[in-house]
Amino acid sequence: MQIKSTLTLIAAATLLVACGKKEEAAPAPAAAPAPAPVAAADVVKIGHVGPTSGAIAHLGKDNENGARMAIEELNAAGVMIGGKKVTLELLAEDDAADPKQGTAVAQKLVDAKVAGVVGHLNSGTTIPASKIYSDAGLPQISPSATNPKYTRQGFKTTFRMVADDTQLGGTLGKYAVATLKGKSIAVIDDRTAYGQGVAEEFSKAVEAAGGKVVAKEFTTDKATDFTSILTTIKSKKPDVVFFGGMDAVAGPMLKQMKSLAIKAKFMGGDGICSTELVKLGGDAIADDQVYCAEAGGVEGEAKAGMEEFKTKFKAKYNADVQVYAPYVYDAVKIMVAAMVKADSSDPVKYLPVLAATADYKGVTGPVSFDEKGDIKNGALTLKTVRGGQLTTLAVIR
Ligand code: ABU
Repeated sequence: MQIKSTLTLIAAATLLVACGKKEEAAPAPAAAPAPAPVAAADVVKIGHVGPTSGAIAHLGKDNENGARMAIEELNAAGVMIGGKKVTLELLAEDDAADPKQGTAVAQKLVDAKVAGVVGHLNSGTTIPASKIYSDAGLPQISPSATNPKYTRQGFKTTFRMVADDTQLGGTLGKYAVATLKGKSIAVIDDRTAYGQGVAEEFSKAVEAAGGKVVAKEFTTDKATDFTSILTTIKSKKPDVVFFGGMDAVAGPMLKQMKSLAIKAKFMGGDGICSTELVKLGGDAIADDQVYCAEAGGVEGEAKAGMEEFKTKFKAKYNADVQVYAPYVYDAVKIMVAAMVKADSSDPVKYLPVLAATADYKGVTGPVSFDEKGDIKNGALTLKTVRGGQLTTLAVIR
């Protein structure tokens, strides 16, 4: 547009000179061509979505920081796509862990013409948003949504960095019976896509291992008072209480268990396996009372990369990693690596390359995707709280 209007002025001036009206027609200095704007193709936009407001904003910010760190490192190193250096731009959105807000921001990112999306954090937002990204042909990598349905909708655009609830609930259910020697087990869920799903998988595995589910209760992801369901559960004298939900609910629940003198072990999936849980539960958490599993993990030599990431993250953000930041960091780098390999940020061109990601060496370990977009050979890291710290017990595959 600027070039076109400048040419018009020059043409007009030339015409006026020919007519002997040079003084009247000379273009003002302000009309000199402005520096050419950066061409749109030189900026590659990558979307990130997590709940950066609400009860689990600490988890959403953790994820967003992981994405930002990856983008900054990539820009500093220089990314060449299509024969030129590109600038990666992070478009970070807040879905507040709310499915409706999740679809609204998904559409906003599609309209903003992002090349791909890393997110969302919650299964309850990731699943409905995935239809919007799929319809737009946009690759989506969730670093943390564990409900199996996400990658089982027949979409070619969905990828997941972590193990799913079948693996999580199944492993934890077996552990509750075989290792913690739980015979009678109470199960609570928060009615979200994640909480309900992981609780169902846990219950199935408990029964399969010979344990008995003596109570099934539910709450919500916004509840703060659990007196009624915990009183019901206390009357059943369970050895173990499993909670399918997030740390923001589990922390107060643990405090109320202590007030009601419920001494059962407390278990949950990756949603409670955060540094924040330890703070929220405080002295209501006894050593070796709480067990949880992160839906990924590193062993052996791969541990050094994860430790290095955690140190860098702490130095940069003055905060410990909650759970998923390393998975987001790897997801962004994997997405960009596929663009570089395809030599294009056009989703049509780089999507098949992303799907063929094989043995990418990330800080979360080697990453390859199966035909559904799930991580191949995903790990779980079983943890307990000991001495006020999340402590790793085992990495299980
Ligand atoms: N995987 C636990 C937290 C995220 C989710 O809703 O799946």
